[in-house]
This record gives sequence, structure tokens and C-alpha cells, in this order.
Amino acid sequence: NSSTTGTTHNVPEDLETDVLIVGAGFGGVYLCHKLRDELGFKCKIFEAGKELGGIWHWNCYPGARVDTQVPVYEYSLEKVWKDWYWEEKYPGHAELRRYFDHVEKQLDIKKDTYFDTRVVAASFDKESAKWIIKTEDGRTAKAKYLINAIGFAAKRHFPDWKGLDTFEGIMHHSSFWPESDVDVKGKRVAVIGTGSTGIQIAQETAKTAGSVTVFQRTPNLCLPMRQRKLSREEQEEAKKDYPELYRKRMTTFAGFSYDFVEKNTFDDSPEEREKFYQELWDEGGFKYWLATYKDMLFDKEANQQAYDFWAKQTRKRIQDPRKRDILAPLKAPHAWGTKRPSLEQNYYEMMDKPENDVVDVNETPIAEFTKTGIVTSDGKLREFDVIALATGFDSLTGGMKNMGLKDIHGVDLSEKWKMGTWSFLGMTCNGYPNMFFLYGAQGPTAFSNGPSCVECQGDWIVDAIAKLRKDDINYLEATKEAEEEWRRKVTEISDKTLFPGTSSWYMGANVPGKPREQLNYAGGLPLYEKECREQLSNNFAGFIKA
Ligand code: N01
Repeated sequence: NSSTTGTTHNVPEDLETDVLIVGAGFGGVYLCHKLRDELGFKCKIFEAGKELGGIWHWNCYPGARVDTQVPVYEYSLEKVWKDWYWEEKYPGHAELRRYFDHVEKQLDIKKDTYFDTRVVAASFDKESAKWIIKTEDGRTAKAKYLINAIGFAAKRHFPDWKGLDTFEGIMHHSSFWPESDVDVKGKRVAVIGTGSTGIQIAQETAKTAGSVTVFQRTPNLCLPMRQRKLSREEQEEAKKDYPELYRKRMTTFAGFSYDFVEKNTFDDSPEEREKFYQELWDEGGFKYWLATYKDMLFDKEANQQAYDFWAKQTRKRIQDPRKRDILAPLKAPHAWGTKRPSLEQNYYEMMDKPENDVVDVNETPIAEFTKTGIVTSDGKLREFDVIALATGFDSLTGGMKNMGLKDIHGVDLSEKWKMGTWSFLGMTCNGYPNMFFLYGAQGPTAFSNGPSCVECQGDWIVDAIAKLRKDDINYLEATKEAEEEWRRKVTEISDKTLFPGTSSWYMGANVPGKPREQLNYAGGLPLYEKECREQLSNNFAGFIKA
């Protein structure tokens, strides 16, 4: 669904390469550059889309924008940042696409990328110690190493509502929003879902739509974005500190430029606390989430303080009492920060307007879709011209379970991960020799800034592959014990936090029937990196080698 088409070329019959990377987003591009240009490996990328950029290629929905500020949300590669200047602190998807055009100019990735190429099966041939990878259009490729860099949101999710197909207006899932032909001007728009995506769509479409109706199951505890333009001069000036910024990024819990403070909530008096919260709030962005008291995600009472301040700030922006209680209830819907807060610009004022509305689907669930709109359980039909399904993804595991990845015994990954997720370091799996993945299950993924996570895991994969070459190891497979131990760690760390008590996609709770388990490593980037690095210094103790 992109108009800017990259080089599309058919995979040749006899494609054989050292490294086959699936996905040309932040992760795939980084790995291709490092492995090819710094280590001299032959690398190819298979990408289902038509351009570099991953999610920023796919996401065309109105208002798509990153919620992490630049230059934190970009590559730390000097070659890339040196001559790149942003227009906004939180760039929109069009600017992010231009960034990837710039990345291409600097790194020359497309010459090794096959676009429109979706992987549908892969298995490891023990005899040749090669991965055999098959594409949707019937091509086959062989590679010594297979790296899945497909992101955490490669499989969309939409609930199985009655009559979904009968709606005759315009309806799209956020991840398949067409680039240009949806004009919402003066239209009646429905947005289902209030994750980061739903908030952005509602906020953006409301600028021109006749009305926007949001169907909400859980209120998003949004934070003020405080967007602003960036001048070339200030970026010029700041670039001298970029190396230090990127070094520091890896030392923080979430790979940001800031971190939790070394203080607990009740170490401060109520006045000091109020002042501190206010400062974080005024600075905007994720500071209120990730630069706050260090016990906020661990201690219920500390967390309640964070919620109460949030509700106080937010409720005063909504005059309509019914909407106020749905959008920002007095009672916390869940522990603050255990679901991803969206960054908003004027969401609450927009929702307060009489033409816009919020439907609490806990009170009146969606009963069915009709030709003209949506009927809720109270029998009320609301008619719409455009419906945006912002209902999220089968996150973290759905994409990889959908790739036809077979282990050395022929068992599909969807079977292996049916009752829960097992990996070692969130990058390798027992039964899958010489296969790596990043920005997926059991890594720091959703609890970290994307580019930071990708560089942390990417560097480890690069160093691991370099070590395999140096030590003449042909076969590397995580042991079952290492996987069990990693799963135990991921769960144990998470169990100390408030995350397990909240139904979120972090916990697999958004997709009916999906096992409920922590899907992210919640120990922070530095601890994670230390765990991974140990495997390089202890000669891959958690792996079978041959
Ligand atoms: O998906 P989501 P998303 N009935 O799963 C609701 C990243 N991202 O696409 O919360 C009614 O968060 C569901 O309700 P509930 C970011 O990491 C980044 O918004 O489960 N409602 C929820 O409100 C983000 O977290 C950026 O109760 C139903 C919504 O649909 C991740 O991607 C921008 C329902 C889904 O929200 C995913 O975000 C966008 C049902 N049956 C995304 N089923 C930026 O950086 C689901 N819902 C800006």
C-alpha cells in the first residue's frame, strides 16, 4: 500500500547467501549493513512490502506518528545521523519514510533487498547445515543463517464481529490503511480501539471529519506529546553530543535519553511529589512514564499516586461529565503504565466536542455490523461512512508463528509456541539452529525504544555470527535447558512488577485463546545486554555447538 515503490526483483532460482534476513525495517536494515559492510558476509533481505522502513512503510493510517522523540528514535550510526535533519520532535510517517530514503542513500541496502517477497516456509537441512527458505511466489533460497526481523506487529488482529463483512462503507484495519484514497472530510467516522493507533486516528480524522465516534474498551491513559518543530541550527548544535547520547541510550532501562529516578514515590512529601509529577508532565512525552519514581511499576500504592495525578490533569480537560468518566475515570482501569500510554496532542478537547462521541463497549458491547453501521448490545444503530479498525495485533508471537518455520524435527513454530513461548534470550530457539530473531518475543521489545532494542540485539547477533566464523562453528542451537531457564527469568522478573495484573498485549491478553504470559523481558536493556554478552564470553554455554 505504498506509492513509493522500491526495487522489486524476482528471487533467482539458485539464490544462495550467507545470511538471509526477513524484513527490511529498522532491524533488517541494521543487520544487513553490519554483517555485509563491516564483516563481509553475503546478505540478502526478503521483504513483503515495497520499500524499506518496516512499520513506517506499512503504516499509512491518518495521524501515524512515532511516540518517541528524535534523535532517540533513530540509528546511532554516524554515517546516517551526520547529514540528517528532522522537522519535528515526534516525526510523522511521511517524514520517517523520507528518513529511510536517506538511510538507503547512506547504506545502499536495496541492492540486496527483494521486495514483494513474503516468506511462507523455512526449514533447516542438517546435511548441508543450510536453511531452505520458500517464498509465497514459489521461489527457494538457501542461507547459512536465517534472521527474522519482522517486528512485533507482523500479524494484525481484528475481532470476529458478527456481520463485519456486510458493512458497505469504507472500512480498514490500521495496518492496511490505503495511502491516499480515503477522504474523511465531512464524513461520519468510527474508530474501534483506543491503543496508540486508535488515539492517533481519532485525533487526526477529527480535524476534517463531520464526526468521530470512538468505541472504547479500555481508556488509554494518554500523555501530552508537546510536539514542536526542530530547527536545523539546534540539531547542528546538538550533534556534537550524539555519540554520548547513543552511548547513554544503552544504559537506560528502556533505551531512552532518560531513566527512572533513584527514588521511591513515598520518599517525597506530597508537595514534592506533586511538583515532580508536574515537571515530568510539563516536559511531555514518555517522561511521566519512564523518568518517574523507580517503584511506579512495582508498588500498587505508588502506582495509584501516578494514576491520581494523571486523572486530575486529564479530567479537567473534559467538560462533558459522561465522557469525562469514560475517558478518564476516577477509578484506575488498571495499574498506570502497564499498558502503553499514547502521546496525544488535543485528544481530550477533541473528544469533548458535541459532534464527537465515545461509546464504552464494556457497558454496551458491539453486537453486530450492518450495511450502514454498528449496532451495540442496547439495540442502538450508529451509522458511519468510514470505520477504522484499530484493534491491534497478534503481537510478538503472531508474525513468527505465521511463517512456516519448521524445527529440525519438522515441527512448526506455531506448534512449539502453542501453549506458551520458549526462546533463549528472545533471539534463538531450541530446534532452530543458526536462526536468530530480534524485536520479538521475550526480548526487551515493547519495553524499549525500537532502534535501541534493535541495535542491542542486532549487535549481539552480529558478534555471535562473527564468533561462529572465527571459531569455525557451523551449528549453533539453543539448548532446551537454556530456553526453560530464560522463560523462567522472563516470568520471574515480570512477576515482581504490576504488568501481569493487567490485560494487555504485553501479556498476550488481547487475542482470544492466546496463552497469557509475559511476552517481553522486563529487566531493562542494560541487564538484558549483560545476559546476552555472557553467552559470547562463556563460549555459548547455553547452546549446542558443532
Ligand atoms: O494496538 P493495541 P495498536 N472489542 O493492541 C481494542 C505500537 N504503536 O495498534 O485495550 C473492543 O494497543 C483494545 O482494547 P483493550 C505501540 O507499541 C506505536 O493501537 O484490549 N475493543 C485496544 O484499545 C502500540 O502499543 C505507535 O481493552 C477491542 C485496541 O483495540 C502497538 O503498536 C503508533 C477489541 C488495540 O490497541 C499496538 O498499538 C501505533 C474488542 N474485541 C502503534 N479487541 C507510535 O509510536 C481489541 N480492542 C506512535
